[in-house]
Amino acid sequence: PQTIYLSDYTPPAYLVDSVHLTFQLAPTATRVISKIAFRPNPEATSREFFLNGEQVELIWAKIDGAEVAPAVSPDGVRMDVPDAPFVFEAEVEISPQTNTALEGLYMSNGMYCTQCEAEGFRKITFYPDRPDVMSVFTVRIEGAEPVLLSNGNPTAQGDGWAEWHDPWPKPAYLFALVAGDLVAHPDQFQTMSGKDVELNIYVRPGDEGKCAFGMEALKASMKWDEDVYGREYDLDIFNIVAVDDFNMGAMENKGLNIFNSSCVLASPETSTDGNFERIEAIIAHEYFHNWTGNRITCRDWFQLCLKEGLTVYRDSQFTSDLRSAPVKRISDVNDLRGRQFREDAGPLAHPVRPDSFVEINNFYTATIYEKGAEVIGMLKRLVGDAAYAKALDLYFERHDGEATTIEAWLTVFEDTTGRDLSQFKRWYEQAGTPRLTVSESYEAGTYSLHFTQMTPPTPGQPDKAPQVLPIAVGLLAEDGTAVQPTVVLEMTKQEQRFKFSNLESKPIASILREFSAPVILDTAALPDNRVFLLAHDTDPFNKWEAGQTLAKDLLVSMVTEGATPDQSFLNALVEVARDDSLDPAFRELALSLPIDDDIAQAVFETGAAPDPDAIFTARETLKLSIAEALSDSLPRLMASCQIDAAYAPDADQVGKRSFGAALLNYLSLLDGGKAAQAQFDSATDMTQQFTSWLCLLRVEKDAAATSDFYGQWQHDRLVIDKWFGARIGAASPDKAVAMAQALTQHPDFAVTNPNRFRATLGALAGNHAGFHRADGSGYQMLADWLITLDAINPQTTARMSAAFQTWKRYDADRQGLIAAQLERILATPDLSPDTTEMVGRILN
Ligand code: BAL
Ligand code: ZN
Repeated sequence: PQTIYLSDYTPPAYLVDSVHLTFQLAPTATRVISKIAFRPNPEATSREFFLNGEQVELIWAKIDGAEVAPAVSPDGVRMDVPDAPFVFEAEVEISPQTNTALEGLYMSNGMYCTQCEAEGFRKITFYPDRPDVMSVFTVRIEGAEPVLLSNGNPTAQGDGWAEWHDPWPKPAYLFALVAGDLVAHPDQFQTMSGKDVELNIYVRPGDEGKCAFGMEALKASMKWDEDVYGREYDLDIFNIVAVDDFNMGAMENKGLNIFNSSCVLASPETSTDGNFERIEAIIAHEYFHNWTGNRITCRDWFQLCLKEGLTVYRDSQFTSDLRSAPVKRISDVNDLRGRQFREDAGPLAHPVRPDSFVEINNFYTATIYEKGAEVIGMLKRLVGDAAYAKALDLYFERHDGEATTIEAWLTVFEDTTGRDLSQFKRWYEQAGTPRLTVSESYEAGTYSLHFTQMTPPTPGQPDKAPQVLPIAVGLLAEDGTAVQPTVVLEMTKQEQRFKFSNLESKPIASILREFSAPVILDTAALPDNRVFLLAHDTDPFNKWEAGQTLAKDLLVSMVTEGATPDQSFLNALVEVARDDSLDPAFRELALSLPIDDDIAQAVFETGAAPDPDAIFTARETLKLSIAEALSDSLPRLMASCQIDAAYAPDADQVGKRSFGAALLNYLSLLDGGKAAQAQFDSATDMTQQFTSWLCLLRVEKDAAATSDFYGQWQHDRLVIDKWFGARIGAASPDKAVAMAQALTQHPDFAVTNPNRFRATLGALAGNHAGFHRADGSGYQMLADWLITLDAINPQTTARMSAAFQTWKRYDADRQGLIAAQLERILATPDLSPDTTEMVGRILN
């Protein structure tokens, strides 16, 4: 496979003024007839005419009406063309039915659908498949399916055909087509300028009852983007389609978003609160792409964070506005640390804007998305809300209709604020999580914080320069009152001191409030004020953080030194749980212990090899101690979580149910699952049913409930995904591999369905002590299935191979076992470039 470099970018040789596509649908022999108006690009440095095309059979091609015979290679066609505008026409044949990679045009449950980002369009027809070639598409679909959809507005339709025209120039990756026996959940939205937009969520017959929530989320997103960013929708119609077989969560195709059905279908009976929240966020994310991604897109795939980081940032703002901002921030940071910090600390580390790749599909990562969003959050914090709003207005005005770059994005901020962002740009260029070390001093009313930053080496980047770090700090007095409200310190040097004067006594610092920069903060040189901060910090993030770092340090010392649970920590935690002035959702987060993988990383950072079984045992021991410490309070607290209203996935109810579930989890350790069984038996919504079933699984009182759950839901593929995932995820370490083995033999297991594959093998990889069994059986099982899946679906295989990325933290025996499996995968004949790149990077 060939490595592509950012530094090699050259403008396209030819631009496209218009594209007409006719699809004659047939499962194994779809014909695609294209008519593309090209013109030479005055900015080009070459006149070579090359059209990408893979797994596409050329039937004929013409230039300006005369038949031509292009040179066909496995990746496309080349030919001589006029040095003036011309029309290229071609007819090709493709086979959607046998396209199991789920890129390009493929079939899912008898329905035709597409996925073209990043480079799927080249599997549909010959085209300059690069994001800086934007054009106006007109599409005719001929097929027997009752619903025939494409981008833009519908222009005409008849029996067995439909035509669509998208007036907004777009790159090919935003093309979409859907054809199937689908039913619409319709609605409408009036935009800020009074234009009526028709909205539809298309689903398989039988799923109509699961669309209402997604539709409300869509309307809320449309309104929010008008209110907060001044962005109005720009077509007469906006369609969403739910598809069962989908590699990603969803795709923002212009006017025709295609969703993994797990990310749009919801009902109280079948979906948990977490599902509802995720669906709301993903609907918003895809809708927000209409401006940040579609109207303004990326010049090349190295700029992926331009649209993804910004759109993730925008969807988290939306969720914070609709729900609880502190709860959203804490869960985003949990996610960032769990996925992105992990990536940044290992062999897959790459900059937010990478400078090379082999397979772009391997760069839809937590670094591009989540760290990309953190970078926007820092920028906003540094320039302030008003300047951010002005800069965004300028960005939309200046770059609408363009395929642009991170440089252009930063220039907008420089022009708005007069700031020099050349140092800030390092956030896009340097991989690795900066470590921020802090010490303090106090003398004669002046308190100083002394910071040092260091970013460790990452693959290809041995040396790092200092980053711009916005460090939000507040100071508290010993009675908990604020001495200094939050200020943002702007650190630009490797070492820097910040002073606070005229203080009456030495304060207690609350540092990195709201997690104002994506760094690892080392406070070892400060007095340990975490119990105080857990009780008194007015910044909810740092209040939570104090409890989490206490728990993590305790768990590490339990694993490495045989320590026992610390009473002052337990008391402080119980105080938080009992504090009715706090949001129940916050209390749930405070009661949640770091996951095993986090503890393993923390143990590794002490210089020891993490022992997965010891980590599992320490966590179970601490959970039992917390349960015992909480036991007197449990009846009152659980009663406070009762809801006397119909189910609604709103922040208030979700908070109570999540806190209730955490309490039930602790109670199960004391009552053997009695209360959980009662809740399971009487549950009327999936959140109550699923959370109580998880409690039963964890205390291994699950046999009857497990079979009841399956019997009740075997007809519902999304609930059965939960059934697969929970049984493996909650299995004890000695049983996880056997459980996963048994479930891959289950008649409902399907290697071709990414959701089911992830629910099964992803759950195995997520069961830390189960996956890392000393005999290597977990590694072997995952490798076996990745090898099988690679021949079917390289993209999902490559992404799931990242489960091995932390291998160098474990002992020599485990490292040997994992390396052997990685080598075995790499030695597989005809391994895809996707998986070859990923496994190769992990091994090196
Ligand atoms: N663009 C791929 C799916 C998403 O990030 O929305
Ligand atoms: Zn996105």
